[in-house]
Amino acid sequence: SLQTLGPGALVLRGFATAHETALWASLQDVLALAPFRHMRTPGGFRMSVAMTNCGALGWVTDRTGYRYDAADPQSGHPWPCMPESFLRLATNAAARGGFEGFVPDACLINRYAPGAKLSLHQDRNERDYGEPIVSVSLGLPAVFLFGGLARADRTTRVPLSHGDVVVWGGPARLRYHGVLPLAEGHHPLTGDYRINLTFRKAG
Ligand code: MD5
Ligand code: FE
Repeated sequence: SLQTLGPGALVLRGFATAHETALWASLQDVLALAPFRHMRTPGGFRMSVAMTNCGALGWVTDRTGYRYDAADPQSGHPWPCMPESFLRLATNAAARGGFEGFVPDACLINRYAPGAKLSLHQDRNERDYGEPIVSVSLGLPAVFLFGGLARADRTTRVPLSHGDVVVWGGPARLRYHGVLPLAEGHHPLTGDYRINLTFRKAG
């Protein structure tokens, strides 16, 4: 199904479900080279969401700020290559959302345990806001907060479940958004976690 959250924001319910086994296997390959870690914000706080990356560029945060980096600061090595299964899914979802030829160079992988959340923010570290962002939800369900172009704008709550893919582009690209604290649960694929793959063309 194809559901609009607003101009430029499209939910493809269950779009990734048919590919969950391949995605999960590829994810394990990435994690063997670049394990999940809790990064620090510039303010010094430890993020409740654990993160890692694959692709040519990875999103990182530390005391010096937010940025994309070609190297994993924990290993000093380049981030693991973007698996073919990841790339195919992201390109296909973007095309379905009207963004033909989307080739992400960055995949941020977010892991939410029960209680983990993402505070309201904008994604502003990418070079070209004309490029869409594709996000893939796996495992435990979450409540996504969809805001406006100003931080104080009211937010709507969007439930996102295993296999849901969202394409954010055009007028939705810079909207404020976040994720409410994850509820306890168990999922046959991911266990006690929600995993989100966020595909971007960052460079
Ligand atoms: C997540 N991750 O569920 C989300 C999925 C992040 C992040 O927000 O920065 O890692 S991406 C959601 C998103 C991206 C760009 C625009 C909008 C939402 N939006 O217009 O609401 O872990
Ligand atoms: Fe974001």
